[in-house]
Amino acid sequence: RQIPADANFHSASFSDTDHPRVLITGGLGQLGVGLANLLRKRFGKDSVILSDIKKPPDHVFHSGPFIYSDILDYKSLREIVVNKRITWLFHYSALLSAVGEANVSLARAVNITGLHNILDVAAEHSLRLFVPSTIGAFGPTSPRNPAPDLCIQRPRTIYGVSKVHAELMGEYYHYRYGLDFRCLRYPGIISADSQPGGGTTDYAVQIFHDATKHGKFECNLEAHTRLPMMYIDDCLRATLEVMEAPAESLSMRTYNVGAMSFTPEELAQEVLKHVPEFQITYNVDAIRQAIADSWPMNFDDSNARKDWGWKHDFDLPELVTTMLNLHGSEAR
Ligand code: AKB
Repeated sequence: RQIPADANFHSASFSDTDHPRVLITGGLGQLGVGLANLLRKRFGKDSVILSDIKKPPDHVFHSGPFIYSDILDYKSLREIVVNKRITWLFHYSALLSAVGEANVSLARAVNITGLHNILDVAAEHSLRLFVPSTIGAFGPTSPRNPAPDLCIQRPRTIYGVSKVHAELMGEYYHYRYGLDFRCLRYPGIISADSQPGGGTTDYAVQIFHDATKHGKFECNLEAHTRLPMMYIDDCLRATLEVMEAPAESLSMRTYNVGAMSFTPEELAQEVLKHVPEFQITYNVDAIRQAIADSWPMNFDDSNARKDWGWKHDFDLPELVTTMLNLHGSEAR
């Protein structure tokens, strides 16, 4: 690996009039396909390559370039970046909070070793790099209501530890080597056509499916567990906006981004307005509950709003209307 000690990378090696050539890792998770669709609308279909270690469903395969890529294989990562002349990299491969606790060594490999490969390939090739972080990067000793950008971060999950590591390493590479690293701490993300896998906030995705299909939902968190959440369209737009923000506007490299915050009970009340027979019951998963209890209840994202104009579109009522429409509740 060659990162010259005196390297002074300047964000991108393409001129401002060029479109970036984008690689998305972990592209078949909850956010990759949606991000690829958004970026392809802006930069053209062939400018955005989705990658993963899994076989894509037909509609994904036919919607634009897809490539096999294992982030643990540095040589193949470098080969893709070189051959495809990549300039922007969105690094979405990661094991989420609950599944990470069930397989710590795999989470450590993917979330930490994998990140090291990404940082090196990005620094070596002067890429602009986006790595998502999360509310999970905070812990029980962080201020929880709200959590500011800069505060104590002592998470108690391997997921959270790996995300704090990613924030710090990305910022270190930025100051040490000039890597154009950009990072947002996402809340729980709610989406209709893609499923999260193994997170603590997953209940807020599943509830819409179960409400429309069965009229009831069994929640694995307690009724009063308050967590920050965001609709996927806001999340993807925030991601593109921070990537397009002029470097001078970024007073830091890791930002909280927020939208709304609610408890399962509040979410259920809102669903009830549209699905009158809806019922929620509780069967608490102790591991997920302990994780949720250590996370922020609210996010302070004032720096993102001030520096690069972050503004969310979806609050709880719009979220619920949109999700129920997408799940076809009107047909019930
Ligand atoms: C999880 O619940 O693990 C993720 C997250 C909030 O980062 N959705």
